[in-house]
Amino acid sequence: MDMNTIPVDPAFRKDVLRCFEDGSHAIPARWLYDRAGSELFEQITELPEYYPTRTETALLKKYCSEVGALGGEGRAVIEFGSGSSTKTPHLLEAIHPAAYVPIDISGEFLAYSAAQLKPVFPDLPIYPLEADFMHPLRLPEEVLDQPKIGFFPGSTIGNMIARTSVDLLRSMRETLGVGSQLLIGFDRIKDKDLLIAAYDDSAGVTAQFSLNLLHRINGELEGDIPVDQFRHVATWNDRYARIEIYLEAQADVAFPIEERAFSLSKGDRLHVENSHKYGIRDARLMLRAGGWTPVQEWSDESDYFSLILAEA
Ligand code: AVJ
Repeated sequence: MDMNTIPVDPAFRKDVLRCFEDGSHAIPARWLYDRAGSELFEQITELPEYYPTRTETALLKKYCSEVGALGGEGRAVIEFGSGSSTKTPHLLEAIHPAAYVPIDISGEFLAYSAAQLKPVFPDLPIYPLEADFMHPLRLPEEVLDQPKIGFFPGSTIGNMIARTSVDLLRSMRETLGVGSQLLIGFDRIKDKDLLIAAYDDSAGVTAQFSLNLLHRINGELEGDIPVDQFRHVATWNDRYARIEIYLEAQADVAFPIEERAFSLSKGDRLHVENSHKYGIRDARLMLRAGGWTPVQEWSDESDYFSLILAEA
């Protein structure tokens, strides 16, 4: 990476320096998604061990007509963190929306997904919104008067601790308005070994995905972290019902970041991601805490993943 051409996000710098300065050794998971990270994540979704994408896509295909029947036609679909929008066509086909608003912090992703969907849905107006959806947003003028359904697939909510999840659900309620619906995916608690395999695949793609964060720090923040001295570790934390992902130093290491000197001892871990999982009623309670009433829940035969339709 050429550090002269990458504009550094000051929030990234702040989070990275804080991680080492206050000894928390934790970096928010959202920084995993630079261009290389987003590409690696797309690869993760196709791994044999990574069941969530495949399971949720099958649920969408199977039950989208029911989602359509539980709400009217001619609504605006608002997708939070649309990314590459690969699951969106299933929903759009089933509910015949009047408009589609993909929201993402990456303008590049927004342009890509709009370009992908245009030829498939030539009559559907698309109003991309480049924004951070963690806070209430003003939607494009054109959809303000339309009934709305939010779409938040992928168990993206699983990256957040419960308190933050509830804040987000409340923000979404504010953005979409009373009377709107939300279709949201939740990854379920299951056999620990299956969970760990999904986050520590045999091909090592997930390891590359986490380690990419260190490459990003080196590239964007003038770091010199010896990436090959770190190992990707995925553990199940039963108390918090989540997979935790760490980068563990395999030796004592010392390195600069922006001319500041930092060090880690052998065995020290940087906490780079949480992926929360939900018991049978957990997700419904969380939705209610955020101001949403569950209307219907769909799961696969093994209860690996749930799609929930809720109403504000
Ligand atoms: C995008 C947050 C849903 O937690 O399963 C996958 C991210 N990280 N493998 C997940 C992820 C490592 C993913 N989410």
